[in-house]
Amino acid sequence: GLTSPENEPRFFPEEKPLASHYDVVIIGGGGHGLACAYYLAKEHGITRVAVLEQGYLGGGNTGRNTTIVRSNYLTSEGVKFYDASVKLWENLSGDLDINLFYSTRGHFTLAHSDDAMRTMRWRAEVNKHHGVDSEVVDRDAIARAVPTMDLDCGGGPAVHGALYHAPGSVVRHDAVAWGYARAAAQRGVEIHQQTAVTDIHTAGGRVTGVATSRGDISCDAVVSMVAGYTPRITDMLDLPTPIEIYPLQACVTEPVKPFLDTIIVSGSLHVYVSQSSRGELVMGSAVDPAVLHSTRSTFEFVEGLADHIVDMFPFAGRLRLLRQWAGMADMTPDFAPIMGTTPVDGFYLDSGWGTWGFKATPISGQTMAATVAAKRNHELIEPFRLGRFADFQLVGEKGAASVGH
Ligand code: PYC
Repeated sequence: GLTSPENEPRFFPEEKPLASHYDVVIIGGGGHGLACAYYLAKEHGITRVAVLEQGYLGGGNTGRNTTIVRSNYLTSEGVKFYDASVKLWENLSGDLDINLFYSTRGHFTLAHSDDAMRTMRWRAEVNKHHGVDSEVVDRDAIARAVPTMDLDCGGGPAVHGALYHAPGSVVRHDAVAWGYARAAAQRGVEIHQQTAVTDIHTAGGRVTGVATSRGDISCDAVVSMVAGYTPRITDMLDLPTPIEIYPLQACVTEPVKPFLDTIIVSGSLHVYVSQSSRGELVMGSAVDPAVLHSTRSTFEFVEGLADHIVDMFPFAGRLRLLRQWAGMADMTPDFAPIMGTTPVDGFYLDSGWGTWGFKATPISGQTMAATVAAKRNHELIEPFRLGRFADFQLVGEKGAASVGH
């Protein structure tokens, strides 16, 4: 017979009241925070964990990005880290027992000048050195793969070639948050939505708890895994970081018949585009030009983006936009994340995810969980430590950030 909605199995267990103590409090119920909770429970047996989310699960940058996964970075540190993430992505639907619609499409980063071609060759060589499948391709190869694209860009800067990265993929972003949340909750993790952290308590230089909109909690470790809010959290501890917040906007068109089965990025035209399984064009651009703590979306963004999308796909001028939105990006000076231990004992940072964080969800969760369990940085994230800005060991990823700047 038919079941009523009340009798259907819940996706998550019902939320409990907050406990007075947890071993680990994770601030931020996006993909990174939920993944960290999952790996803490699964790989380290740490289950007295609370994920505190001020809004709803995946409502921050996890649900606002353009869902691209890739590992074609410029530095060895970046390539190794994101390659480990791609390997986790590839088995994640099975691991979490949910269809994430992980779809490997191939990823073209277009080069519109000889200088850009040189950077693509550089990236290809670093990628190959680390066993990552990337190669430089010429115009003919792009024309064969994307016959609908105008490689002369309507008289703008013509495409010379591209970095082609076969593992480039897209994945259903909100399913990623739900999948990690359910799998973490099944292992005993508590997830509390509508619960904002308002302060972090310390004693003798170490973390002792957090104040929340629903009362105080004591804990042994706090992991900040928020996007677009990191300075508000680190200000609670008077911990300076070089992070600045810029809005990053995106949009989708109405659905159309499938015509684009790869991911196209152009740093020169400041756009990236893929076609979703529903037929919508999913598109984004560079970060907004000024620091701003806001998720408002603007006409200027749509106008600039449309101008450049039409250069590449003239017929897209007839498509209507369905939705536009913005997220807040924690930008760092070297375009790499800030992860790991901090000068405050028991306080860990997973931050600085700028415009590049979604694809790192599985590996940041896994390496941050290992870092919290061992109380020292996992080797893959050691290069991304906060202290690199003091000792000038930057990880320059600007040339591979995918977003024009
Ligand atoms: O890093 O691949 C990326 C990306 C795509 C859109 C914004 N960032």
